[in-house]
Amino acid sequence: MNKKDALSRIIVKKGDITKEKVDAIVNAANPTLLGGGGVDGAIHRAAGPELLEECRTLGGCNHGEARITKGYRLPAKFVIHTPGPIYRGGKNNEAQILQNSYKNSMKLAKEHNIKTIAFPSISTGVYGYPKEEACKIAVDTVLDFMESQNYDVTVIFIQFDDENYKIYCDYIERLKDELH
Ligand code: AR6
Repeated sequence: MNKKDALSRIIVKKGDITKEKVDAIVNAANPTLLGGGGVDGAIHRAAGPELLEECRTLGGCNHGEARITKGYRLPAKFVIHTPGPIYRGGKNNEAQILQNSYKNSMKLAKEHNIKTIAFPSISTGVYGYPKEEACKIAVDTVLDFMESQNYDVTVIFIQFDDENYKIYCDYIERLKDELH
């Protein structure tokens, strides 16, 4: 798949990821995988206690890795859990770890034959990653994966806050302009 085709499969949307009727939603988790605040808390509340039960069996997950569970009471069939990096100034491998979170989530999605996936903006809340840089890493990593693996999937970048929504819309527009 070329970049133009990959880009045409990307959607930016405002809203709550727990409401998305997709094959998989991605959770910006922490290494315990036992829930927390932000999008993680919202996903666990909406999925119900069975999600926590399954997460307990996984034995945690390092920053940048990913694990998959069922979606339980969510409209999504699966949840892909990935703890992004905690931002500590940018010189502690944060960019690489964030890239790994997106890449490993896409890898699991492809292995499970997922055709639609929704991502929140990983690490840009409690974990403090600068939003513009995080957006570029998210979009570039997902596009690279679709191209290099020839993976035909619809990717929704779902934004909770106006600031991230604008950043994503502007970046996608810029990429589209560059291809014309
Ligand atoms: N739907 C979509 N996006 C959301 C939602 C939602 N329902 N709720 C929040 N966001 P954060 P992190 C956005 O803090 O920075 C947890 O406690 C939010 O606006 O949820 O990766 C975990 O357990 C922001 O843009 O995740 C970890 O301890 C983005 O989701 C830690 O927070 C990510 O914000 C992970 O921190």
